Amino acid sequence: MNRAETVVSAMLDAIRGVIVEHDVTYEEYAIAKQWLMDVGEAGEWPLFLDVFVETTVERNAFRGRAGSAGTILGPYHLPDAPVLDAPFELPRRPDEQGEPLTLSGRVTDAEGTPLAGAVLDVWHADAEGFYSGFHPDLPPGIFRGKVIADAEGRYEVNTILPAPYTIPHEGPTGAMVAACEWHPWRPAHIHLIVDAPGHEPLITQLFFEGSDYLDGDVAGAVKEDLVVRPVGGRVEYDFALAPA
Ligand code: MBD
Ligand code: FE
Repeated sequence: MNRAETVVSAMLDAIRGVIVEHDVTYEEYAIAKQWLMDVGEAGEWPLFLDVFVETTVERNAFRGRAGSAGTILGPYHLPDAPVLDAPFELPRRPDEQGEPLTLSGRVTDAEGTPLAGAVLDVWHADAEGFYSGFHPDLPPGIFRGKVIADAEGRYEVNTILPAPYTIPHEGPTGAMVAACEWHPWRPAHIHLIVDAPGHEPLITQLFFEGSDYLDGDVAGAVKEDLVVRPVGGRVEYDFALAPA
């Protein structure tokens, strides 16, 4: 069996097994078929997969990797965010709401040697939980940008505390969550991709102690090492990158 056949037949067997075990009816099959088409039509496959599947791929792929903990990329990364100038501040609107937050620390290799000039691609939701580039109310580019570490690997970026994020409830993904009587929330988080030449890019997120939904992230992406505690609007966090 080639790789495609191995994985595809295992997935189909799993689906067929559920149908038999739970006596799935023709009516339920029709509902599921329509729902799958609706997810595609609504453009929600990236959302659905990153919320319900990516964490398993991530934990499996990076088990035992050296350096800081990573977590899922999610559906809202835009690769072309600009490189910002020091002093680093993520783009915001003049009247931006939200508590100020300064994130700083060091980027090193897995042995603690500083990585001068490391790049931190940072993105997060606004104080209402919306992402620029995906929500019509936000101008493009808000709360997205690349920050450069200095000669000692130190970085610092000013932004605001994002709000928890809820999956859109009007769409088929939200309908599935409601049908299952789950909640649709992710705790407040800041996404980062930290990278330096000769190292594996670290895709990660930082979460905030005491914030809602930390224990019930719908995407299951929270790791203990990634929960930080802001003190006086400041958070220190060091990133260690695995060798490439
Ligand atoms: C998000 O903000 C997110 O990070 C993920 C993984 C899924 C949905 C929304
Ligand atoms: Fe997110």
